[in-house]
This record gives sequence, structure tokens and C-alpha cells, in this order.
Amino acid sequence: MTDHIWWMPPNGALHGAAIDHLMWWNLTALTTLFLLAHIFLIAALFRTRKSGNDLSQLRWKFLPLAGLTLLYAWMAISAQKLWATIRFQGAAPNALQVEITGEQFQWYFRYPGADATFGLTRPELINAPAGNPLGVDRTDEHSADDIISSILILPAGHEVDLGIRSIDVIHGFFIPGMRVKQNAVPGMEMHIHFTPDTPGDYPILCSQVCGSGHARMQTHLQVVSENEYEIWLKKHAPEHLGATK
Ligand SMILES: [Cu+2]
Repeated sequence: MTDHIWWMPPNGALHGAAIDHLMWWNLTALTTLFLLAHIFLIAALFRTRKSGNDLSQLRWKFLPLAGLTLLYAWMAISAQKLWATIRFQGAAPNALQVEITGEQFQWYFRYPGADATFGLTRPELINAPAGNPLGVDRTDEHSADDIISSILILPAGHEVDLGIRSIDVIHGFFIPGMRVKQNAVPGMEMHIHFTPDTPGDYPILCSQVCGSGHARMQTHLQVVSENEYEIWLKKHAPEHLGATK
């Protein structure tokens, strides 16, 4: 299958097969074109002198141009269609909400807890040494049950809506195994949604060179069963352990 090409990490997301499929067709089409163009070039080297300036030569200009136009139009349209289905439709209303914050040089994941609502955050309250790296306003009633984690845990088969933020520079939130990549931009909350469907452990990286510690800005996503996810949520609920790291 096209999702097991040797240079791609195994895909664990519902939409991943379509991306791998598009990638495979694009690379196949371009590799074929590359080979054909070079065969044509070499052949043309040996033919030039014999054929002269015949008008029929025009078709050798027109045909490749028409072919290329069709190929690029097909590539653009198929990519656009796939992009639109993945990115232009919002998440389902019952999608899980997780807020992701990038900071030099780590990722924080915040779950809204039992009330399904994130507590307010304020930039002036950000104080990592005091245990509040995201500036959560503890006086807000919705903040009490928020869970903050340094790894991302998601249940398999459930759509998740990620709100991606940064508190310093531009970071790139990247889960290769989920075919998910979205920049984290200061002052904005970027949303991306997907459905992990294969339990397992997937590296999370930063894909923007964000400073000297960029290379170690890594963590991981654990895709677990619905049951294991519920247990994790209960275990990490603030009334038992406080904010987890
Ligand atoms: Cu980064």
C-alpha cells in the first residue's frame, strides 16, 4: 500500500492515507517526467542536425507544453481538493479540545477538564518557576479542572480539535506519524483537527528553527484506547495531583 513507502513513518491518522496517496502519485508523475525529459534531451542531441527547421518541429514544442499544463493543473486541483477537505472544514462539534502552547523549547498541552471549558489565561500571569507556564488565571472558575501535560494523550477513533499557540516565537507543531503540521504563531490561535486511529507512540517535533534549543523541542503523542484515556484524565485531574508535567 502507498502508506508504507520506505521513507514515510507509519501513518496513524484517518486522513493520512489520502495524503500519502497524493504524495505517491505526485512523486511518481514527476519522476516519470524527469526520466522522459532526459531521454528526450539526449535523443534531441542526436537528431538536431538531420531534421533542420521543419514546421512539424512545432508539435515538439506544443505537445510537452500541453502535457505539462495538464499535469500541473491535475496536481494543483487534486492537492487543493484534499487540502480543503482536511483544513477548510471545521472540527465536529463533539471533537475533543486540546490547547497546545509552544515555548522555547518545549510544548505544553492543556485539557479543559470535566467542565469542557478552558480557564482564562493572562500573559502577565505566566510564571514557569511558580508552576504556571501558561499564565492560567486560577481565579477563573473554569481553570480549576484544567490539566496541563508535557505529552499529548489522545483516544483512538475520536476526532480532536487542537488550538495551537505560541508565547514567544514562531514554532512548528509537527506530528509526522499523524501527517499533521501547523505553525504556532504568537498572538494567534491556529486550529487543526484530525482523528488518530491507530494506538501507538508518535514523536512530536518543532519544524521551525526557533532558537538554540530547537532540536530538543520534542515530545510525543500517545494514542490509547478510550478506556485508558479516561483513566489518564482521572489520574491527572488537578484535585488529585495538581498540574502535571
Ligand atoms: Cu520551536
